[in-house]
Amino acid sequence: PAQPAQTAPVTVLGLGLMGSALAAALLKAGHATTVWNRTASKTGPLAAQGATPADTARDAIEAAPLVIVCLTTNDHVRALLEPEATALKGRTVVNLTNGTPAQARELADWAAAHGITYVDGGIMAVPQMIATPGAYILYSGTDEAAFATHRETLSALADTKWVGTDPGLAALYDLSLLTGMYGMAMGVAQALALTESEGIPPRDFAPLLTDWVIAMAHGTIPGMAEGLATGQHLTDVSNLAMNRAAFPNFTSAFTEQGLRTDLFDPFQDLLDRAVEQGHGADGFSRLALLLKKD
Ligand code: FVH
Repeated sequence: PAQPAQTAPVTVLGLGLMGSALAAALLKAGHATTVWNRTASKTGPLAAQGATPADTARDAIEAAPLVIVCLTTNDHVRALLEPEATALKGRTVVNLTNGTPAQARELADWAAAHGITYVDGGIMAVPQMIATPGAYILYSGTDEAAFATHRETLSALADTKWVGTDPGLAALYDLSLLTGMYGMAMGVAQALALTESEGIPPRDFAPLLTDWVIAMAHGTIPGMAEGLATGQHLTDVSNLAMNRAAFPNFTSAFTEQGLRTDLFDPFQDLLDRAVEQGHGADGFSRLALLLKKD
């Protein structure tokens, strides 16, 4: 008989910062949780919370129909799972390791060839955010019904967002969201370096910068998406020619203030290319098209 989702047994392979947070959340939600880690000592704190440590990955896999794996890279995942194909047959693997869409699709193909259900996932949270409001995990895989079977269990980790039956989609969404985050982090690093070059305390400037970045995200992202969706890139707000003309003010100021310009130089190149190709009246959405390789 099917076990109630609240107590369904789960296995977690990989107890780094994230795997440990995932296992702890499952335990807290009442799941019988079996854990395995290459370095066995990391099972100790979870065993103290009620987890069952397994001596081998195979023992752990055989303990539950749902196997969550969270290692450093997908190369490590392949190396761990490939010798365990027989034990994994008939089970569902949810791989929450960060990777590329192509890696997820390869793992899904390998799993399908061995009778294993494969769901790929992208965690949109740091370990401390697991099982707290605002955290979510993206999922994709060929077998949506298998995902639905385990959805309630997985919801103990974070909100679940199913993004489609192409196994590569969760990784694609994950990397795209993180790309936006890295762009922000680069800009914020440069902004704080600029204010600090004049002795402005970062704590004083941070609230202004936070509000500005949030306002600009709301003001920019939907419009760029609309431009790409409609093919209508013309703007009467802040076109590329104007931005190109203003951009040397930034790189000159960085240089004058004793800062490096490396992060911003490629953006100047992109604006130059946009205007030289006749797109000066367009808005930022045009830039996404210019990032495609010829
Ligand atoms: N931590 C974070 O903020 C991010 C949030 C979003 C998702 N990422 C991704 O999650 C994956 C794991 O990240 P992590 O933070 O748990 O990473 P570590 O604490 O460094 O733990 C790594 C675990 O992987 C095990 N491992 C590494 N190589 C192997 C191998 N060849 N065979 C078996 N296990 C391996 C390692 O084992 P050990 O070193 O303790 O023996 C840890 O359990 C990652 O994809 C992030 O990008 C986290």
